Amino acid sequence: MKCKKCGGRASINMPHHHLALCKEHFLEWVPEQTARFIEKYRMFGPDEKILVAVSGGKDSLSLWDILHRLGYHADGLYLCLGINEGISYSSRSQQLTEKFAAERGLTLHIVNVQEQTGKTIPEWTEENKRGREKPCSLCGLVKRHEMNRVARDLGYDVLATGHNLDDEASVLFGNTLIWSGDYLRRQGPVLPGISGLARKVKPLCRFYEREMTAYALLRGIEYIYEECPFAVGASSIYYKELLNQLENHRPGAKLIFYLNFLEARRSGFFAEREQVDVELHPCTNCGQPTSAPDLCSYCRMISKELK
Ligand code: Q46
Ligand code: ZN
Ligand code: ZN
Repeated sequence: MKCKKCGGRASINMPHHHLALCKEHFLEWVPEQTARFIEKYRMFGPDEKILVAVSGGKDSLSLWDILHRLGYHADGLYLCLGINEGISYSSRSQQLTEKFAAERGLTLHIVNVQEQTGKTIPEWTEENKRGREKPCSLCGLVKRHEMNRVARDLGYDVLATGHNLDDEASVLFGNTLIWSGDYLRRQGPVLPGISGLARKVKPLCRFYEREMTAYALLRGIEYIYEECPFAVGASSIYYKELLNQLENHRPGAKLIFYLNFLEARRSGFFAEREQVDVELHPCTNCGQPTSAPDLCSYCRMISKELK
């Protein structure tokens, strides 16, 4: 297989794009495409301050690398969740993130969830064992709250996450299976900011997972390979496997599934319920927007009122 640009030996073949590229041209192509997506979906402008949520995994570190190369003002935020099963997942991912930032002279904010909330994620999970909350929903709640808090307190315009196409297609698949209108209307490359909440963007949402793995490896980014131990058995992983089977039979199926959804959303397919969006007001404790009458779900959890 030959590189379409220079005729040299291709390092990656992307049948869905009818494109094969050598290492050098692939490493150019990914940032170029990212810049195109940032512009197409109006994610942010050249002067905005970006906070990149970094986990030590290939996607978020690659995203930070790409934004830095494209010349954006992008700082990192690492949330230490205190997940220490197996090989001490949290401390290894933190070390890799710190190393990445130090080697490139980038600014990294580190927030320790235990210091902020009094407990690690596994401890919160243990505490809520009798409740209905699963580790990932508690963890998601804490992560969203902390990312918003840091973005607001430190004056960032936009919060960027490393979700790739496989992540987005899997979430879309899950939401479509139950026709969850509220979630479907909100899924997309950009979630606009509202007062008290930073805009959220996903600049890698059109790259396949294997493209991001290739990018991190070819770029020489050291990242944590292990999945979070709580991810085992998650529906999102099962959906990814199903979509991979589909992709094997029909290359490009995942991309078409996601892009046609975005097009349907853009042309108003989900629009008619827009006006009935719930009203948000500031949480009486932390000030972040919530639909609850007083405390947001995060503050309810912290104040132990969560059943
Ligand atoms: S870190 Fe947290 Fe994820 Fe681990 S506990 Fe679940 S949500 S899987 S992205
Ligand atoms: Zn080439
Ligand atoms: Zn609150």
